[in-house]
Amino acid sequence: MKSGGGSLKISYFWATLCGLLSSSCCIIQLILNMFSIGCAGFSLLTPYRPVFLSFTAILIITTIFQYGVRSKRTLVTVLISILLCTSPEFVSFYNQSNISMTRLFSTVPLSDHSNKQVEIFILQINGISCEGCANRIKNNFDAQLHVIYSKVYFENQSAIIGTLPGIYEANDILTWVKMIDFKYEGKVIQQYIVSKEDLL
Ligand SMILES: *[C@@H]1O[C@H](CO)[C@@H](O)[C@H](O)[C@H]1NC(C)=O
Ligand SMILES: CC(=O)N[C@H]1CO[C@H](CO)[C@@H](O)[C@@H]1O
Repeated sequence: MKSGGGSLKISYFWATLCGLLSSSCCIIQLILNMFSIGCAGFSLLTPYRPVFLSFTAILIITTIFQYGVRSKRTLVTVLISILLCTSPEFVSFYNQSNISMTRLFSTVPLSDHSNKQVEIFILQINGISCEGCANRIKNNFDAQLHVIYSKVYFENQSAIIGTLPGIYEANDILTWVKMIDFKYEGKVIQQYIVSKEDLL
């Protein structure tokens, strides 16, 4: 059994590569988001996720057979590939996170009724290509003034935005979508006002 430095690096290289491909490069997109670089279109990888996940499984099984379950190499390979593979699920979890109570109750009320109500916009956004891109859209919404919360769904290409009532029109929301990236086709499919209590 060889365990030279070269072959060691190669094993981790494959674990990282398989993991990245299995996640449709979700992590890479998150890093691009940090630098405000647009959605890189790793989306074309998403349909092949099951294929890359199978490769990752084979890689893990091969490593276990070659080096045993208890070796450090097996442990590191399994950790790298599983963390990377599941990153879209983590990001999705973040995107759809619950309404932040602090935002809901600490926004400065503009009038009496705006203190008790939230205006909800339901959007269809075509062109969201991965969880990383959905995350980028969510961060943009959350950064807008008077936005109380937002959720962006990659699975069904939609978003929910809650704002203080009476401030924004559907067109303002669509402008935000276009400002994030021209390739997104946004449409407000519902707009209504609910009381804050109903959101809890
Ligand atoms: C998209 O899916 C989420 C849950 O998966 C759901 O809450 C939301 O209403 C859906 N959006 C549309 C527009 O159907
Ligand atoms: C902005 C936002 O809603 N962040 C949340 C993302 O999800 C994590 C885990 O559920 C929360 O801790 C964050 O507050």
